[in-house]
Amino acid sequence: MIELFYASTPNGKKISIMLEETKIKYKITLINLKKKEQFSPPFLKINPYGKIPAIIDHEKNITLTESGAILIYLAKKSNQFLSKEKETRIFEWLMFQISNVGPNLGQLHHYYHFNPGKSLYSEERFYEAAVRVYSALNNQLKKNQYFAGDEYSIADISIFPWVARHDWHMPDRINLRNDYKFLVDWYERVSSRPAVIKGYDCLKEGEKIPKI
Ligand SMILES: N[C@@H](CCC(=O)N[C@@H](CS)C(=O)NCC(=O)O)C(=O)O
Repeated sequence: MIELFYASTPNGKKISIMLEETKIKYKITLINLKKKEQFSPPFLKINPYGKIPAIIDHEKNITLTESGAILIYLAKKSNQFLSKEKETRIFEWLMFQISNVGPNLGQLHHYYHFNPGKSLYSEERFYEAAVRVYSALNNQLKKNQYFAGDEYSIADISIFPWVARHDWHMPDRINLRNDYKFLVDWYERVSSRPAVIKGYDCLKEGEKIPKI
């Protein structure tokens, strides 16, 4: 049994989707970020940096933080979505997600979606960063159905919940359907997977994957 410390954010959803895809048994412990529960002493024992997601594998008595490390751990535990022959490319796109997709789109959420008008410089800076991210993703998908080739992997699982927040990424200036067609095809392909639909709504609140 895996215990997932979760909030309904892109980083949280990466892991709930992975758990549904691998069919590993899990339970969710909610961390309410608005109430600052990530800084509660019991949670800081699990992640001293105070961020979700984190897991405890109760069978092995292992606590793990950082979504990339958790995805690799669950892929190895289940022997799925991290094929040996594609491993190098999967790691490349997983690292790209962790270092570029998440941090840049996450900043755009803060400046454009949650605090518009407070820093036009930052809105512009992260708009440009988002365009760069979307262009790189779209270009990679010109060659392949999935980020690391013709097989769905943890690279796709890590990127998907960020693209799912596309309506927070200046939709008046970033038109995915017109300008990022390969990414849209990939998004629709991944959106239709039953485990992705289930993992996206892991709290069973009827949360639907946003359509482009
Ligand atoms: N590098 C971390 C980032 C995790 C992260 O940024 N989590 C956010 C939610 S998406 C969080 O816990 N935010 C609360 C805070 O920063 O206090 C990972 O990939 O797991």
